[in-house]
Amino acid sequence: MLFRRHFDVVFKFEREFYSVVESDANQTLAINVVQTGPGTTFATINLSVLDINTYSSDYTVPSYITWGSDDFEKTFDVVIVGDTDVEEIECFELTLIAPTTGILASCHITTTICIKDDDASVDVFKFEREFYCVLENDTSLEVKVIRTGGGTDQSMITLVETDITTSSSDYTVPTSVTFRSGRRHDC
Ligand SMILES: [Ca+2]
Ligand SMILES: [Ca+2]
Ligand SMILES: [Ca+2]
Repeated sequence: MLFRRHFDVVFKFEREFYSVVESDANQTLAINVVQTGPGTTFATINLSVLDINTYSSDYTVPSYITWGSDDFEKTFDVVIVGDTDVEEIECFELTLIAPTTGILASCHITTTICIKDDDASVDVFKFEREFYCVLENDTSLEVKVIRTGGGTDQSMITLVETDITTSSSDYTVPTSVTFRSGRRHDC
């Protein structure tokens, strides 16, 4: 059992939750650790990371913080790594562990950091080419449609043809193109 002495410095996170909107570039998120009680101390406090649904490539976290004898709070930076991938909200936890002097509070020793994705999930479609020319005896022509936006859900596009010098008996065209989930192009 851990007994708290009246002169112990007690460490904890100021907040139990941080939320940050991801960018396409790296950004820093300031995290505050505070102490309770009037005492002062020099200490090194280790930080451990638990990925909830993140990977270690999503952030950079210091492995420890150094507490000066005249500090009553300490701010350290977590680097949130930006990207252009369309993602779910991603969260990880930081926990204060094993201060060299002082003790940890009974609560607020873990804080959760959630990264909200900012990358578009809008579907943007276009033909790969603007012009095709075929010989009349060709049996079929492959026309590719490309998804250039951030969308990855299943999506259906309606096709409408306009005759310039043809009539509808000269060709057969599907009425729609369906992109399956995760597909970036379809024919
Ligand atoms: Ca982004
Ligand atoms: Ca990300
Ligand atoms: Ca992203």
